[in-house]
Amino acid sequence: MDINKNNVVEMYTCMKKIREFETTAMNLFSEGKIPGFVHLYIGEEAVATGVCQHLNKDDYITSTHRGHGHMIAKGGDLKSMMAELFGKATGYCKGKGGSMHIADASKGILGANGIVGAGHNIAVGAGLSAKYKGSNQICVCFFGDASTNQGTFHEALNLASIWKLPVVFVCENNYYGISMSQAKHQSIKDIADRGNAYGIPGIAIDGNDVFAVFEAVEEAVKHARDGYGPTLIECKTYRHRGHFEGDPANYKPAEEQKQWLEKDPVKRMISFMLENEVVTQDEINKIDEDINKEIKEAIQFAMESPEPSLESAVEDIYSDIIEEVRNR
Ligand SMILES: Cc1ncc(C[n+]2csc(CCOP(=O)(O)OP(=O)(O)O)c2C)c(N)n1
Ligand SMILES: [Mg+2]
Repeated sequence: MDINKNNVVEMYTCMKKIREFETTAMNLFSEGKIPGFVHLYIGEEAVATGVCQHLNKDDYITSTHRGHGHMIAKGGDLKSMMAELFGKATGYCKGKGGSMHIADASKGILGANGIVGAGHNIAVGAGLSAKYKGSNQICVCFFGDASTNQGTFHEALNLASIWKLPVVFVCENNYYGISMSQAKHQSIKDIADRGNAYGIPGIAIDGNDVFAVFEAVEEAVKHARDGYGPTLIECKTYRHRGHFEGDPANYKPAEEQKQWLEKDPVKRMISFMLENEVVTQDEINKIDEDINKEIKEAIQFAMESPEPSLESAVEDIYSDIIEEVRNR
């Protein structure tokens, strides 16, 4: 594994930024400032962080309904994200998409998605375009454990495998699809085993260990860029919150939660950095302060931004009916 102090500091900063952004979103949602649904990534930060360390700006990612962490790790702008969560005109989607539809094509972020399993085939399309153009780009497809029961997952793995597309499939196995545990929604333990069915490498790793993610993805990205096709990486992780904000998550056993909280990826990273004298506590405090400042600025930007205009409701929409109404 090729890793240096810069990587470590960057990964800590990224994980902490995701954690703080999500905690802020959690608080703002409970104060009634954010409309719609919010699915938080708290507890799963090591996955997006370890993966995106290997991506170039023009590489693609596809995301899910739990997408804030993917977006931040791929370089998304916090102000535009926060404004989108608030439904403001300055948001990534002009306030029309909200939490589950944030995208930034200029950074290869092909979009969060409210349709479970939709990202699999979008990733195949992105991989096909990269291969067709010979551009050396790759696409990382993030998805949850429950989405691997969708037909799209199997279709995507098959096509990506047969066409040797530069796609890395990253499963975030947080052991639940809404309230249904993995043990109840599928009869296998390791989702990575499903790679076998499509003749591609499948590996299961500790998704709360950012270094394990970094190492596995480094190899998968090289495999994809060298023209050998896709890899399936299953990252075992856990969401600390309910499925969405407002879900009390009574279905999660207390002992299970306790065990996973002990494996908190952010805390583990702090211990690693201090024990190995990578940084001092003062340096950590400085990073944290800068993140808090950036998030405060994002909130202020979102709160001061205008609501979308009434007219904008019929803009950016492709529909014959809208055209007809406009021409009346
Ligand atoms: C096609 C489709 N079916 C059902 C739903 C309802 N739904 C939203 S999230 C979810 C569970 C997703 O679980 P998983 O893929 O494990 O992701 P996680 O929420 O755990 O990150 C379901 C069934 C949906 N949004 N889209
Ligand atoms: Mg899940």
